[in-house]
Amino acid sequence: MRLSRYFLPTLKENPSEAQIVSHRLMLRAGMVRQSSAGIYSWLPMGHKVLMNIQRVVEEEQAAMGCQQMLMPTIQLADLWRESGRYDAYGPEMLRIQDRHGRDMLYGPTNEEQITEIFRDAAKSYKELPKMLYHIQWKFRDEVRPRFGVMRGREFLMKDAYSFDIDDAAGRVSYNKFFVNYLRIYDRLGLKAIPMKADTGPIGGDMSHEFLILADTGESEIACHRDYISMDWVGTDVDYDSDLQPMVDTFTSKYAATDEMRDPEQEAALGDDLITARGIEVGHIFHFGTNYSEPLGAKVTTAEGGEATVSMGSYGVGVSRLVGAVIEASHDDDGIIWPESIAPFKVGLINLKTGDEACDAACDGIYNDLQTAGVEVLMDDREIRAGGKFADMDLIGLPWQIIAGPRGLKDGMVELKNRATGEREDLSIESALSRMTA
Ligand code: 5CA
Repeated sequence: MRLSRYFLPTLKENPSEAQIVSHRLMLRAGMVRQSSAGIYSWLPMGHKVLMNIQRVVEEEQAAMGCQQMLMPTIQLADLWRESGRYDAYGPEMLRIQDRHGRDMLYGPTNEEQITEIFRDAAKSYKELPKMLYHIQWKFRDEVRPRFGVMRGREFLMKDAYSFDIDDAAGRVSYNKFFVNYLRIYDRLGLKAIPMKADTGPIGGDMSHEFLILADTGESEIACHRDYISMDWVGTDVDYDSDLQPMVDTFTSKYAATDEMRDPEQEAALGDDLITARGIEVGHIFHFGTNYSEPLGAKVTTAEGGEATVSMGSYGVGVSRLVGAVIEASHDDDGIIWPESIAPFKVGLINLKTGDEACDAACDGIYNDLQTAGVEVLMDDREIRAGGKFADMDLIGLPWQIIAGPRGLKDGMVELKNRATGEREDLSIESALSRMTA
C-alpha cells in the first residue's frame, strides 16, 4: 500500500477525550473514530489489526475442533423469556420493537440462541460433544463506556459454546478452551493470567477470567508472584489428550479477580502476593444445564433414556484485544505491533519523494516485497522526513526500511527494528532477504 493513497488520518496532538494510552494511540494512529459513546468506526488500519486478531482466534479455534458459524445480532425477546434472563438482564440490554410491535433485542451474548439451535437439531448422545462459535458484534448499554474500544457499548466478541452429555464431559470441553485461550493470547504476544472469577449474569459454578496486567486495567486483581515468570511455550497441543494436568499447573497458584479474593489465602502468601490491575481479555464458564434445562435441550442416552445437555460458554474480547495489545506494547513514540497481528510487516520510508532515483529504488523495493508476499506500507508522501519518521513510529509497524539518496547511491538502505530501536545499514538485497526470510 502507498501511504499517499491510504486513508490514514493520523493526529499530531493528543486527543483530550482519551484517558489511557491505547485509546490515545488508536485515535492518533488513525485506527478508529468514535461514532457515539462507546460506538466506534474502524478505519482501514484499525480494521486490518482487528481482522488479524480475528484470524488468530479462528486458526486456534479450528485447531481445537471448534466450528465457526454466524448468528444474528438481533434476537427475539421471547427466547430470553424462556430462559428467564429477559427481565433479569436489566438496562444493559438494548431492547427494541419491530414494526409489528414484537419485542426484540440486540444480543449482548448468545447462550439462548445457540441452545435453541442445538435443541432443534440434535437428538442423540452420538452427536456429542460439539463445540460451536461465532465472531459477532454485541451490544451492552454499559453505564460508563470508556477507554475507547476497551469498554465499548458495541464490541466484537468471539463466543463459543460447548455441548456435552454430562458435567464430567463438559469439564473436558472447559479444559480444552482453557488451554486454547492460553495459546491465543500467547500468539498475540500477551501474557494472560487465568483467574478464578465470578459468573455474573451468565451464571454457572466454574469460571475463569483471563487477564493481562496493566496499570490502566479496570479490574483489581491479586495473584501469586510466580504467574509473572510463568512461561507458556506450548506450540502444538493435543486436544484429545488429558489436559487436566496442564490446567492444574495454571490454576495451582492463587489468582483471583476482585469479587473472588480471599483475605486468608492472601495473608498466607506474604511476599509472594502481588496486587495489580488487569484487563479482562477472555472469560470462560461452565454452567451445566442452566440454559439447556429451561429451553429443553435434551438428547437420548446410550441406555435409551434422556439427558439434558451440559453446556459452557467461552468469550474472547476481540475488539478489546486491539487496545489491550497496545497497552502491553508501546513506547513514548507510539505503538509497537507484534508481527503476528501487525497491519503491515514493513514500513518503507522514501526520504526524498520526487527525486527520480529515490522514487525508482523505493518502487523496486516495494514491488519486490509485494511479490514476495510481504505486506508493506510505503511512505511516498511529499512531506518532510521528520514527519515520516514520527508517523512510522506512531503506527508501530515491526520493521522500517529507510531509503534516502545518500545510501541509495551505493545501493544501501537502513533497516530499523521498531521494538528494539536497533538500526543497521545494509544493501537493498540483504534488506529484502531479511524481510522475506
Ligand atoms: N457469553 C459469555 C462468554 S461467551 C460472555 O458474554 N462473557 S463476558 O461477558 O465475560 O464477555 C466476554 C469477553 O468480552 C470479556 O472477557 C471481554 O474481553 C469482552 N467484553 C465484555 N464486555 C465488553 C465491552 N463492554 N467492551 C469490550 N469488550 C467487552
